[in-house]
Amino acid sequence: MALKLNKEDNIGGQDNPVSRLREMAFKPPKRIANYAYVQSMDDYEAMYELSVNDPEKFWGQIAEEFYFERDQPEGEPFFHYNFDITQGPICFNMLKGAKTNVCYNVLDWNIQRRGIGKNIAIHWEGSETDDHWSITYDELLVEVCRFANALKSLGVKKGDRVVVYMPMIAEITITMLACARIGAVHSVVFGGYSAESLAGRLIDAKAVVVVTADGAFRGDKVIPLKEITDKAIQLCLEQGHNVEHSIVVEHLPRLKKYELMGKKSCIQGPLDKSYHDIIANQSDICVPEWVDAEDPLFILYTSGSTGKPKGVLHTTAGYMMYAALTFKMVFDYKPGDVFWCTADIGWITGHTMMVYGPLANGATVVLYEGTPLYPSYTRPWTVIEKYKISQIFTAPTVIRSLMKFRNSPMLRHDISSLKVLGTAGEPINPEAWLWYFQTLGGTKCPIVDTYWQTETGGPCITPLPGATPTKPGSATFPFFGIVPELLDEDGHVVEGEGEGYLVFKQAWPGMMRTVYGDHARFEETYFRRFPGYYYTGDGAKRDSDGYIWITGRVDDMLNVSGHLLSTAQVEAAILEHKCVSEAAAVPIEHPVKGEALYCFVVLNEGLEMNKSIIGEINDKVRDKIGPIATPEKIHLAQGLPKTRSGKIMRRILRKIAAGETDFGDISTLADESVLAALIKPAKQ
Ligand code: 6R9
Repeated sequence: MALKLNKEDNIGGQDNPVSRLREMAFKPPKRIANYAYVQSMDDYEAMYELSVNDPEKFWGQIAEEFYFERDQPEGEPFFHYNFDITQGPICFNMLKGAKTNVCYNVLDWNIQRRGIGKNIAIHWEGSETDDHWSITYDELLVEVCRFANALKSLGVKKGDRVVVYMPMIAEITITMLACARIGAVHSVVFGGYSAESLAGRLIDAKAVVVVTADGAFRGDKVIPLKEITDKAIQLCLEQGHNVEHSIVVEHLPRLKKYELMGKKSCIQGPLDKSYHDIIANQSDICVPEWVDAEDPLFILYTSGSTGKPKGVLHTTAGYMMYAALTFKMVFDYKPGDVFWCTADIGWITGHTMMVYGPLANGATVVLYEGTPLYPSYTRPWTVIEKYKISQIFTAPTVIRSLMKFRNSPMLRHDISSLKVLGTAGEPINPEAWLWYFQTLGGTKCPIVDTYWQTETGGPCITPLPGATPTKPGSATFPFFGIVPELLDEDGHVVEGEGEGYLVFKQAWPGMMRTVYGDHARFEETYFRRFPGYYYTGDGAKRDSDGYIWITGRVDDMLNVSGHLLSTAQVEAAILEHKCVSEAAAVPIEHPVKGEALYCFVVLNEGLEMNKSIIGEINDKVRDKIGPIATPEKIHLAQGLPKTRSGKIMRRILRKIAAGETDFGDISTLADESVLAALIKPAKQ
């Protein structure tokens, strides 16, 4: 690495080489590369070629690591798919006819073949530092079997949908695995959603059971999950859908802070069952339901910026293999590593990187209930030090929220256990990338910027930590089995250096199989625009070295005087200003330009907006993109509306920019108080 910067450098400043970062490649550190599964780009290329040219052989080898109760019957194709809507219905199946069980694989089979029964599966860390406990693989298996038996005793059977509305506690993992064990289909609804959103999902999934908890702490605030669930069940009833059971984990009494709360049981209604009561007399043994490789494993609703949320359906064997392999390769997971993913389990990142991927590899995960800045911004450092975390996986928004604090208190913590740092969810700006690399990784840990979607099941464009030289802000190259292409407006392939719509040409094991209950919508959304391809809905660029750079959702594009700009591009320019911690750009109508840019800017802690900062921000954008991109308006914000998975809700910002106050469905918003502050008259 030629770049020389130290921790106190003003990395966003004018004279700093940060703007050159995008062109630089950071080689994998030798301490990682020398021991990694994939140690060079040559190795990667050889494996990649096999994965796309002979998927049957490549994935066949991976399948051998798993337990199948029955192999695929003779004559069935290993892979079968159609991506061309003009040729018939879109479909994909893999290993159809083989029988397996994901829960059996990640627990029983792993305990047997790897001898990991006594290893910790989950370290649970509460919002308060003195609330924590751990559970081994053996214990997890017992808990899962007991709850699986309890579900069966309530009449839940193969194919039934179970909605999970819980905080980040071990019972969420237990519930998911218990469903998988009996062949029921789980649908985790993020614990920050409103009663209406929960009801919408319960109805869409035609769920018979909801598993929830009494409540959860977010910082100092208690979220009354059970009350919200009750409301949702009522809303379901009004719309003619009967939820039969509401199972409640009594989580709050386990917490130290509970003493401060009025102790009142929330198990009251006729549908309510205490989780603890119903597992009390259950057997520790539950014979798994052997399901077809293509039977559904879960439904996960995407937060969908427009329209009704989509129930993304994932199936059994393909998802299990893709989750296991991406986790192992992308993080170069080795036995003994401790993995921490900060995402909520109600997000695909949580499903794949906190439950199925790590457990399929027999890994130890940290499940943290709190927020990264509680009780102070040094919390992530405390957690890393406490559990000796080897790999951390977070989102650019978390990184940016930490960047604004000074480094010194963090440096008191020993975080030398870290090996690989991951990010996902949105394009990461080079400054955040560099901060992550330097301040958290001490320049010793490769950054894996993983591009993926709820729909893709696991990372699709990603570096491999021992092999890929990384460029800050680029997700780099395709994972095994993924064949990306860039297409122009007319569907022509953009060869070599260029920009276009990102599509995937071949099926891969972890891809969604349908939108639950609406296959036509699945075909329309992902396959109509470019027949023959899976359409991601994202734009991307390929540079002269073949690196892929995600430019953001194509619906986040704007057209200023005929120039197509991506909001991500403008935001990246603004974020280069040393005083800015977060930025979001949205289009507003403009009488002359068609559209113009309205930018929301959050400054670093303690700074106030003044004319000279506005001028400098404008200059940055002009310098980086051109005068055409100069913001029409800069709106100083205290915070930005985000989903719990950290995505800025630009849909809401567009409305604020247009002076509208009806924001539609805001149930996916993590913190509603941000809105009130934003709609106050904006300061210039
Ligand atoms: C995993 C996840 C998917 C959308 C996706 C894209 C954006 C995700 C990214 C990224 C740039 C990355 N996205 N990872 N953009 N670089 N590394 O986030 O799933 O919630 O379904 O969101 O997130 O726009 O299309 P999901």
